[in-house]
Amino acid sequence: MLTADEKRLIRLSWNKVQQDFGAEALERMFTVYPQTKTYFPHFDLCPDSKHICCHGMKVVAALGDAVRHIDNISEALSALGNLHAHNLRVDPVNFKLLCHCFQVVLAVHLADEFTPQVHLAYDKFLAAVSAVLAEKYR
Ligand code: HNI
Repeated sequence: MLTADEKRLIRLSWNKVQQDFGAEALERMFTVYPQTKTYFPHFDLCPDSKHICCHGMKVVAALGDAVRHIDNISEALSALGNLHAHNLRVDPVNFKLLCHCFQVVLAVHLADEFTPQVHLAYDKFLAAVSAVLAEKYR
């Protein structure tokens, strides 16, 4: 459960998030946790791949939706939850991996602004997003 202050920190810092943070997070995930590549056999996973770039933008857009509906992430990402559970069947352990990589990207770009408080807020926010993406599995 995010506190009011943590929600405020997420909304404020989200203004600094660029579309290409998504591709950076995906590239990190594919490098650090290569097993995640198995879900993307149809993608070109080379550096600067258009597939990764485009997919990264979709991921950031979905997270942006969740930020805008931070009090009702479950409803905002309901269709995405269905997709990941029923069609893509992504093992939920992988959500933690992408969330971790996204936080590393935030730390790199936000630098001093990625304070321990902002870090905590993102950790909770991304866990909430992951829970929504995993909640349709059964
Ligand atoms: Ni995920 C498609 C968002 C985690 C594998 N994913 C999407 C789309 C969005 C999205 C948005 C595009 C939907 C559409 O086109 O309608 N994914 C998210 C978010 C997270 C996440 C917000 C977690 C924070 N997805 C993951 C993880 C994996 C994953 C951890 C696997 C390791 N996602 C996929 C795959 C697709 C996908 C595979 C389909 C890609 C394609 O275009 O074929």
